[in-house]
Amino acid sequence: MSERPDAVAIRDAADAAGIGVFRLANVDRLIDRLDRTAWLPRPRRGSEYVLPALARAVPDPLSGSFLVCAHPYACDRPEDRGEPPAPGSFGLVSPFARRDYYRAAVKTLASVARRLSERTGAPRSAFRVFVNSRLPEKLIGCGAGLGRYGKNRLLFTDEYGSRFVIGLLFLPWRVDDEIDPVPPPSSAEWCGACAACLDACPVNALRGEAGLSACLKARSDALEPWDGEIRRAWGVRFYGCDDCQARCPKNAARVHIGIPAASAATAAATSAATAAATAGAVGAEIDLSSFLALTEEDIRARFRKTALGMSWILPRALLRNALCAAGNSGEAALLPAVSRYVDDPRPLLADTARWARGRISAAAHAPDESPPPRP
Ligand code: B12
Ligand code: SF4
Ligand code: SF4
Repeated sequence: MSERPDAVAIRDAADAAGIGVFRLANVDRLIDRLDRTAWLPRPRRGSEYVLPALARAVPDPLSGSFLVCAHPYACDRPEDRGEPPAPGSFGLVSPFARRDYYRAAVKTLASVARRLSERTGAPRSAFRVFVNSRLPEKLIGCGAGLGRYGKNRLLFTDEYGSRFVIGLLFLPWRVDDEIDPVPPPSSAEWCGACAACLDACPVNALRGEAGLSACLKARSDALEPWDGEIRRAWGVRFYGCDDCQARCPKNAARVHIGIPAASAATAAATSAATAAATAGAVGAEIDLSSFLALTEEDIRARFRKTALGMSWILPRALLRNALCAAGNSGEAALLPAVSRYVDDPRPLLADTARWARGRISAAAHAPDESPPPRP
């Protein structure tokens, strides 16, 4: 016979796991809050997204609750604040992928589940952890009061801005007391007249008809060929994109190692999350020349157990990304590494390499752009 813990015991378990920002909400209540929240355009109610997905994932969702957590990732480089990247032969990795924050969040929530299972006698299998899963995690986070949607389509908390990954722990009972279930405001209320992210997006994914399917993050792991416009917009990225977060004034004011922290507690939670994810570190910069010397098998081995080792991130897509970054860097030193691919049997790589070679050569022959001396 299992005992139902109160909210204090659940809060203690989350605190003990080092989770800095979390909410506790019953599933029926969080869905109800979502359905009462106004957002535009709103073709369906929140419950119509959340309930079917939940019903596929757990046996009796409405009799349970969610511990909903924000796991911050470190943003400690100038380009994370919207500054242009320094010139060089590197491809840039977005902050969320520099370490394996997703795996770290899974481990942290599994430790909370273990603790609660031991305390209550409920079987461990009755608890479920969801991180980057098939559940609509932002909607669940929003309904639970964890954060609000910004116009960049991401969830914001006061503590971390939008720079965190969401982790959900399904608990097999309803709770008497929810923890801080703030009703979510609309993004218009939250962002006001600001449109910095919409303007910052290099492919207009936050305004255009194609929506987020045009987002450079979506393109990072897809194998379809890129036209010249996308190649140029790619810049010197290696994986992911962060422009709509880096230019957001609400992120500039918050957290993150290397940037003044909102509070000591927030800084401590960021450090804890970063330390927990150390095992999956790939770093912020990938040396393009040595990366372009790797085979697809080498790449799988190199990124195993990192955020870039996910099954859907194909090594060939990463090679294409690296070739594109090399072209946009204009670095003559990368010419030999790029040229090795111009006759590659993989058309995606050969086409990109020819484009990149042309771009590097053009940069080498471009007139000096420094202003002419005053007469
Ligand atoms: C698919 C996906 C993507 C796709 C998006 C494709 C698409 N067309 O949406 C791509 C590859 C582009 C992507 C990119 C990124 N992603 Co992503 N992605 C996901 C994933 C796996 C599913 C998202 C989804 O489809 N949800 C289902 C739909 C129904 O929900 P929704 O997206 O929230 O859309 C609804 C709301 O926006 C709602 N809505 C709109 N306005 C408002 C306002 C209010 C008030 C309310 C209530 C609702 C509402 O309307 C939509 C339904 O019509 C989630 C993980 C997960 N399982 O949730 C991560 C996730 C959303 N991604 C995440 C991250 C970190 C990123 C990137 C920042 C990574 C990067 N740096 O490159 C970028 C950010 C791009 C951006 N500006 O959004 C985090 C976001 C964390 C956060 N703070 O919000 C998540 C939650 C992963 C995680 N566990 O942390 N991602
Ligand atoms: S992540 Fe980059 S490409 Fe995607 S919406 Fe944001 S700015 Fe646009
Ligand atoms: S940049 Fe402005 S509009 Fe976009 S999410 Fe941040 S505050 Fe909102």
